[in-house]
Amino acid sequence: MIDLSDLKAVKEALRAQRIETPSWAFGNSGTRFKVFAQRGVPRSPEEKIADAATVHRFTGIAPSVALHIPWDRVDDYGALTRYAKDLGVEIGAINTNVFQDDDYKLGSVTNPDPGIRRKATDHLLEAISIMDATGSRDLKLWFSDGLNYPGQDDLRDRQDRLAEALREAYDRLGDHQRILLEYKLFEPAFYATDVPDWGTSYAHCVELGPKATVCIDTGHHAPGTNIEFIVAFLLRQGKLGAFDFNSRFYADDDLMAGAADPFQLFRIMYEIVRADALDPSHGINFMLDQCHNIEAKIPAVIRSVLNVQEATAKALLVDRDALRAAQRAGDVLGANAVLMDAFNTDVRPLLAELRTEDGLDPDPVAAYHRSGYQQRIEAERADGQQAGWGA
Ligand code: LRH
Ligand code: MN
Ligand code: MN
Repeated sequence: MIDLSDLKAVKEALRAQRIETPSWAFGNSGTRFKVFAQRGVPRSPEEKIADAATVHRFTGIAPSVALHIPWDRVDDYGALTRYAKDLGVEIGAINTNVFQDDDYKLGSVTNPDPGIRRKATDHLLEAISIMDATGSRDLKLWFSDGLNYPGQDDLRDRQDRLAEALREAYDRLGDHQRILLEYKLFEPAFYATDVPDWGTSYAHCVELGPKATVCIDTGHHAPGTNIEFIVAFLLRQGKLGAFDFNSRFYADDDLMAGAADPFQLFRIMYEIVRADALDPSHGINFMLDQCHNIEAKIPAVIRSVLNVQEATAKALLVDRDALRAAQRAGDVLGANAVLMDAFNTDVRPLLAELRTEDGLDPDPVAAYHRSGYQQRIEAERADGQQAGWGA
């Protein structure tokens, strides 16, 4: 059993933790079968930011919100940034969207048509201009580009076109800005995806230079993939830039982080702790990438933040000296027991204590329900259902 009495260092590490929420988690979303509209959802980017600020108010560790362009397009990004700041949050990663336009049927930056490639690359450049206005560091790129049939296009030419567009975006980055290149095994393309895995993303990032790093979306792998190995490998190479946390029951479901496999989340966070990469100064952006189709959105985002926090607390509890000693001694079962001991520790009392010490409610979900915020937005946003993902 782990002694939970003197945990100053663990608490300090947890206090420094930052989790970024996605603006699109607050809007209506669904599957390709049905979008179930909810009452009180945001009608504008401002209202999404207000909801993100509410998540931060109750959790204390979610002080930034990622935007998705064009879903969050506004005329004045400086004003939007000030609006966010007044509510106590910052604008985080800018996500590009080169997948929702008829022109992109055969791809965006890898499209065989140079005119469409130009349009897609211009969107990436526009996103960097938005980052200039918001002060964002991260440009998150995900390409839906791919093929449905063998022979549909030339696999290798598409890599060349991708590299060309990435280079143009990379060269436009300011000193403090960087690219996060996300990968995804399949969907919407089913035969081949142009950035299907971490290896492809990593290779392009290496080619680009130090301001390009990999984004791991936990939902974007084949069943059974050992994601913590990818985390460990990329950390060792200095090429892990960010996470898109969500669950993955059968494929990319975008449901709450830690819902499908809390043990996997713990194993991932252990590799982060093992590399001393939890602190924001290390530069990893721990984002959620989620949609809440049937459940209430704000409590679902709060729950997700808490799930990541719980996994992190357990990872911080791993007795690393004992683990290393067991590993060096070749004690297979002993080493495994050290890890499992931490995972099996109930950290909820510890986290409740931490929140109370920091002036937060020990139970953020309950506090949200008591706060009246949900009733207020349902009354104020009676006509609203700003579209987000899948809407
Ligand atoms: C693609 C993805 C990517 C998008 C987001 C809405 O599946 O993970 O990050 O930008 O979903
Ligand atoms: Mn993602
Ligand atoms: Mn996804």
